[in-house]
Amino acid sequence: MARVKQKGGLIGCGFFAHNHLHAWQEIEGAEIVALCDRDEKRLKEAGEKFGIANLYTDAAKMLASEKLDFVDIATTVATHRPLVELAAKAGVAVICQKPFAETLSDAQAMVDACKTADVPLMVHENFRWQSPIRAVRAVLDAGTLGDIFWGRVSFRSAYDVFSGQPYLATEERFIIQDLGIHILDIARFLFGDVAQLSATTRRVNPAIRGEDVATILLDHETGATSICDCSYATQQPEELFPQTLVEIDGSKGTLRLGANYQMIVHADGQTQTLDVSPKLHAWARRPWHNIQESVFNIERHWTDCLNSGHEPETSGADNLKTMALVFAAYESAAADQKAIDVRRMA
Ligand code: NAD
Ligand code: 89Y
Repeated sequence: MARVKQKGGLIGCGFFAHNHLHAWQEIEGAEIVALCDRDEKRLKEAGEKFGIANLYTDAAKMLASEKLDFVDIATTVATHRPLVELAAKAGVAVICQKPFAETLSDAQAMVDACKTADVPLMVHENFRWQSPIRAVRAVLDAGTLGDIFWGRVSFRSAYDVFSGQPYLATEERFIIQDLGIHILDIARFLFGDVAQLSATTRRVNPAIRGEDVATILLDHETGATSICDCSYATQQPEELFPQTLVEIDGSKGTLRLGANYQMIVHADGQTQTLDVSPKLHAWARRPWHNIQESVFNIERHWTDCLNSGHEPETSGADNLKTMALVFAAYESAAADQKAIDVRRMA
């Protein structure tokens, strides 16, 4: 017997939501049956492009009119809390885009609302779902590198993200909240939870409001030290957007995830070079295909979790720990790199 599809409604049909919608079309166990955007033009365009007829400019009306199993919130951060709480009140499971919230208390309130309503909540924290990052994690899980004592997760680019996402140029906080959040989440995914951190930030591009360079030093609970560095002011001979590079040193060997998805693992005197390039989905466009593939991967994970009743890897509760790193990094940078005890925040 064919399995029943989970029915979803997507809220926010802007720049990034088109990736969500393309990916949903490839997910066997789910179907987006309704769309919502308060901008009628964007709503209509998305409806026509993806063949979805049930269109709403008001999320409350969509929730009242449709029989949904979940909503996929792809709006920008300011509307996340009211929309998550609205869905929870309607008893509908929720996916919410990153950054989950503007404050830790908003994030906690959303987690609490979904817990009270007994509905699953996943934050669309997709970078850890990129296949090159999963390949790195598989090497760690195999124990090839021994005890990990040092790591670096790095994202350095000069790609113009502002043309597609103009709000990134006008927000008071930019790179840690928008991009560093993924890099910090990858550090947690690879090296475990964080005890304390310190950070520096600066703005190089005079045309934007927030910081575009950040360097964060993390002490992990395992005893490992890592560095998360990100920049949108780094002009290199080869533009690597949106690749995340990883370096790991362990007691038995080292791993380097270098440019263009080449992973080098050196252990026990042997060196292996592996191509861990992401899949290029038919609808994907370089250089975004790495991120686009991870959207598919996280949506498939969500669908599997809804069917099995398992908690998603990047549940709301899990994401509180990544959010705590974001806020701790801003606090440290504002206090002259003061070390911040993260455990008191999360
Ligand atoms: P956008 O501004 O292009 O689109 C947001 C859309 O939401 C707009 O069309 C707006 O009209 C609509 N909207 C806002 N509030 C609404 C409401 N209450 N009800 C209905 N519609 C509403 O933004 P974007 O660039 O698509 O970014 C959306 C989110 O995706 C952001 O949080 C951003 O950080 C995130 N993002 C994630 C990734 C990733 O890899 N995970 C990449 C890019 C963007
Ligand atoms: O918004 C950001 C994200 O989540 O991934 C890359 C991005 O689109 C620009 O920094």
